[in-house]
Amino acid sequence: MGNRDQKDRDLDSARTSDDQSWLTTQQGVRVETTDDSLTAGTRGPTLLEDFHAREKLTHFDHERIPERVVHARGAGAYGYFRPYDSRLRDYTAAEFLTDPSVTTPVFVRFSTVAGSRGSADTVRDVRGFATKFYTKQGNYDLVGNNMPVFFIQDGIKFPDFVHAVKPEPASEIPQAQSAHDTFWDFIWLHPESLHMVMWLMSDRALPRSYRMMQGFGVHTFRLVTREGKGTFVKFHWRPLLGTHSLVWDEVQRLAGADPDFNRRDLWEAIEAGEHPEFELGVQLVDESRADELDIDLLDPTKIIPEEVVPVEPVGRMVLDRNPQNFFAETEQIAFHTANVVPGIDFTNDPLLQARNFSYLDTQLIRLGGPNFSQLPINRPIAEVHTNQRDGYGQHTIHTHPTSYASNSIGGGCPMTMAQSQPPDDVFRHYTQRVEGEAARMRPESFRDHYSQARLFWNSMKEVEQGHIADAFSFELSKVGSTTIREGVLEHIVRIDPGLASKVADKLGLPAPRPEGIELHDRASAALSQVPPLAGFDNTAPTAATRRVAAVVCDDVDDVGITALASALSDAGATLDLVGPREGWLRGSSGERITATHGLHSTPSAVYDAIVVPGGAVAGLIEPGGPAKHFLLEAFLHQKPIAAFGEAADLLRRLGMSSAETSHVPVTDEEGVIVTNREGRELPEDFISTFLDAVAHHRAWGRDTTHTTA
Ligand code: HDD
Repeated sequence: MGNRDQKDRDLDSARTSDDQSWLTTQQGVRVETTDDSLTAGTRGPTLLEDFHAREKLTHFDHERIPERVVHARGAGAYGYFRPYDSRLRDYTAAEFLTDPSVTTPVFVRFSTVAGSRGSADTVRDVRGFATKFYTKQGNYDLVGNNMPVFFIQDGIKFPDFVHAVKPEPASEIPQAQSAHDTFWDFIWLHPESLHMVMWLMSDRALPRSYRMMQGFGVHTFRLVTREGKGTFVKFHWRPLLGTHSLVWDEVQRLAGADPDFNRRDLWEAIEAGEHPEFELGVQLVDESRADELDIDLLDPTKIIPEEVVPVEPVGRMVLDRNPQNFFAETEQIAFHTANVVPGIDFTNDPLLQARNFSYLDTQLIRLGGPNFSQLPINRPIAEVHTNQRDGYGQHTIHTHPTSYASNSIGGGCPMTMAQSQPPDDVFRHYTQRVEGEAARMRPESFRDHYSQARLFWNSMKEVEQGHIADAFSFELSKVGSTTIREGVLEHIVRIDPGLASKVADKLGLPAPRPEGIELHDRASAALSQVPPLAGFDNTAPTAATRRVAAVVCDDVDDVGITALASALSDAGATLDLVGPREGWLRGSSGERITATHGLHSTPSAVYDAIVVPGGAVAGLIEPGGPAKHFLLEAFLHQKPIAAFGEAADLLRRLGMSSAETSHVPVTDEEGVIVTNREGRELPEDFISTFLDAVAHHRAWGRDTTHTTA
């Protein structure tokens, strides 16, 4: 919801800028015009010597590069990371994690996984959360997702998994959807995916904003001290705005109304100075204790519940600058799990081991050869001295007389320990003993595919479990094969018979028999997004940066709107006025107000909460049409709704509030806050109750089945 005045100001500044550059070719030759080709006579053929037209068309013909094979759709931002203190000094040599005086520049790219580069943001999918730390000891890439586990245990299966989730090969349908036969055929035949599938069917797959989602490194890595002591570590990001999701109906609405919803939300927040902040947390496991856990730390389909090993906050990241050119920065950035710095090392997690090959391999073809790390967005701030030369896209003019080690002609430079005592911060690989016969075997410790899938289910609040059941029903309803549907149900029943029975019912299939299935009741409170929250992601509710809309028309109670707008602004939220048309309207006080958005182009799905003001708005909504649809969708999406003056009675008539509107009733009945006072009489607690409802994101207790609207 950009500010049109800002856009006009940008255009004005572009027009009056002192940039008097003249159009040139790539060779710096100024050209007189670029509107007409060079022809023999005004109606003759174009001449081959028209070097300007040929160069311009040739470059245009080669502007597209291969999109990422997964995570093609994304959005990025610059920022910085700073550790809180030096508490990790006993675990790692990585300075960016241990020196609170060090501020490390970062670039983060958020992404979906399955969709093509031009697909919609709001789809049911995992989200990438990749962070490049430009540290003084070299670039470190934490290439995570917004879910803490993954579909597969061994990276050799990644091509199979991706082929299954991508559109079906004959029709290339569906785009950016897991709701189709090949995906669920893969899941049916690979139960290792079940834990991740529970996360994919949950609200985690529908993030409200890239600014409001967690991040996870997924794998167990190692922190390593200078002396070589290793400690197992899992990385977590938590958003300071809290972790919030859209609801499925809203997701589908937004994919059409604003396919760039999450990209736009990130861009506009940073432009508005609402810099997203994330806290980095670690789960540390002493290597001597690893065997005490009931999971294998090398298995990327398992979490360490926070109740077993708490997440310790270690630092904060702020994203405070948008890219200047999407292609040059967001499209060309190259993340790689093997980009580690001294103090961070790998484990034998077979998924991580495969990733450590794949990223560099894929980037060679995507970014045109072996020199993509010289692109500005990928270039380290640390000095680079390699003996690597030539290759496509070589930007460096190497002047060193040698390009081999060891050498005498170049004074032995760049040095290695063959010539000299290495500096303190060289990368020293963690020394681990390895043994065993070469074999293609999955460890026995990787075999349990249901316990943590059930742990996740048990940890969900009732409303979240309802969303998961609805998601499975939606997804499997798009699967043509009954065999696959029944195969998946046979897995679901081992997670929860009640869930299986609900889904089977929606599919018109018999519920699978739960006989002989052992079910545990362990849960981890830290996994739910619905209050009461627990664990690392237990962030205080806030209305900051939330987008609220007020439906307006001529003779609306503009005084009441002004009071509400001021309170929302004080809480860091914004209020848009959405009218039957854009432009100025006359408020009931006689003052002019401006509708910045129109009901014809702006669904309530793009907002977090809705205000139905007093005055003539009730008359606009009651008869039906776009204004009523706008309100009804917000109600069905369980968004906070505030209504004052005549609108309070309207909501009662529409069955959206049963609160008796008398003198000064302020009710927070399932997120519908009403008062029949208006103008300067708006009660303080009406406003504060609404702000509190906005901070709590959704009215999950609302029964949306009984409206008369
Ligand atoms: Fe991956 C991109 C995250 C498993 C191979 N992956 C990619 C991106 C993210 C992840 C966030 C986008 C980076 C960007 O924004 O440019 N990938 C993950 C996570 C995984 C995971 C959290 C599981 C824990 N990935 C995974 C496996 C393989 C890959 C098992 C291969 C064996 N991933 C790739 C890739 C991509 C990629 C094909 C495509 C574009 C790229 O690397 O640069 O190499």
